Amino acid sequence: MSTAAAPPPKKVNRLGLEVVSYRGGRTTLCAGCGHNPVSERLIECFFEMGVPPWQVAKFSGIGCSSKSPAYFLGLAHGFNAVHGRAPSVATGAMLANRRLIGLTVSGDGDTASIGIGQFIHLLRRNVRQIYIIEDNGVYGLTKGQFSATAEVGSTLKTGVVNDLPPIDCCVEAIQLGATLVARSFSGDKRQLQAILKAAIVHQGLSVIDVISPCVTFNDHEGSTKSYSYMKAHDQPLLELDFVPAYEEISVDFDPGQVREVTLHDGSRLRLRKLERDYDPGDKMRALGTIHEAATRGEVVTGVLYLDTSRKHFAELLNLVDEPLATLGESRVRPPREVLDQVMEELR
Ligand SMILES: Cc1ncc(C[n+]2csc(CCOP(=O)(O)OP(=O)(O)O)c2C)c(N)n1
Ligand code: SF4
Ligand SMILES: [Mg+2]
Repeated sequence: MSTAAAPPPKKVNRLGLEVVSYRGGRTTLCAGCGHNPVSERLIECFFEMGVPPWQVAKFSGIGCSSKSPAYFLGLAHGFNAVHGRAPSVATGAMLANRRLIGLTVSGDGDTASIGIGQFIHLLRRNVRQIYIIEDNGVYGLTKGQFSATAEVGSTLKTGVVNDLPPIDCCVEAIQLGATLVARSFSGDKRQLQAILKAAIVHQGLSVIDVISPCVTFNDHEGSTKSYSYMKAHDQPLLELDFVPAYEEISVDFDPGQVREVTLHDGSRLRLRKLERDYDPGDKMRALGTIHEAATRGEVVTGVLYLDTSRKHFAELLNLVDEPLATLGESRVRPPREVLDQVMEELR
């Protein structure tokens, strides 16, 4: 008679799905690339939140970062756009179907160099979706040229010095209209998870700039996007805890130390004071904090800015809740009297 114990039951989420339903293809990125942990965090967060993977629409442009959507949520919808053009494709999809959760994964080159024009209009429209920038300061896929987010004075492996000032995607995002703006480090599992979960439920545009080192072209001394630079200069603003709406457990906390922000679906983001108090609802404070940290060579991370009151683009346009593609003909075709009235007005 066999004495072998039965295998432990597989862990399932609220939908009864195993984590395997949230995985994608095997990564082809370099071992140690900062982009890989971001894919892993996305798998964990969508699994733990019990989001149906087929409710997600993934978008990307071109770059090592833009290849990432192939490595998570294999059951989601996906569109790999032209370099820097994911925002316009995502905007169309998010308007056509308000029930989808949009998720764009872009690079610093894809967003801040070739795609900056598209990115800016995504921001001012506050199109509801999660927009991740896997920021390594270089064009990894084309062998490591500086991108527009590289710090002035930082160097390439060859010793070439960057003498142009960087574009700070979080500053642009706060100024131009994104309603959840965060910066994180791909090596900070806990912080990135809390930010991603908040972004999944946020009813607006979430821009998350994740410093994601390129081990092949930009992980040397002289780089400000390397693992060692981030370990030495990462300044988390607040400790973040995400409490989902469906979780009733209420843990006592000291209101002097912890502040709660309620998100659209009733989930809560708990902000625990570290050495300073910080209010992510204060736009000018957010911009000032990023600027002051940058002048000291520090990188502030966490939720930098959060506005739960502004309407997103589909709400502003008064779009119906149902996906446009499946609206019946009677809903999309104006009756003859309406057409007659339009013609009458044009006379
Ligand atoms: C229209 C167009 N211009 C240029 C390129 C060449 N190209 C491919 S990826 C890339 C930059 C990628 O950098 P980034 O977005 O930072 O992604 P990473 O590889 O660093 O993750 C460039 C310039 C292209 N594919 N298409
Ligand atoms: S080249 Fe750089 S960005 Fe591209 S996969 Fe390798 S480590 Fe990642
Ligand atoms: Mg890059």
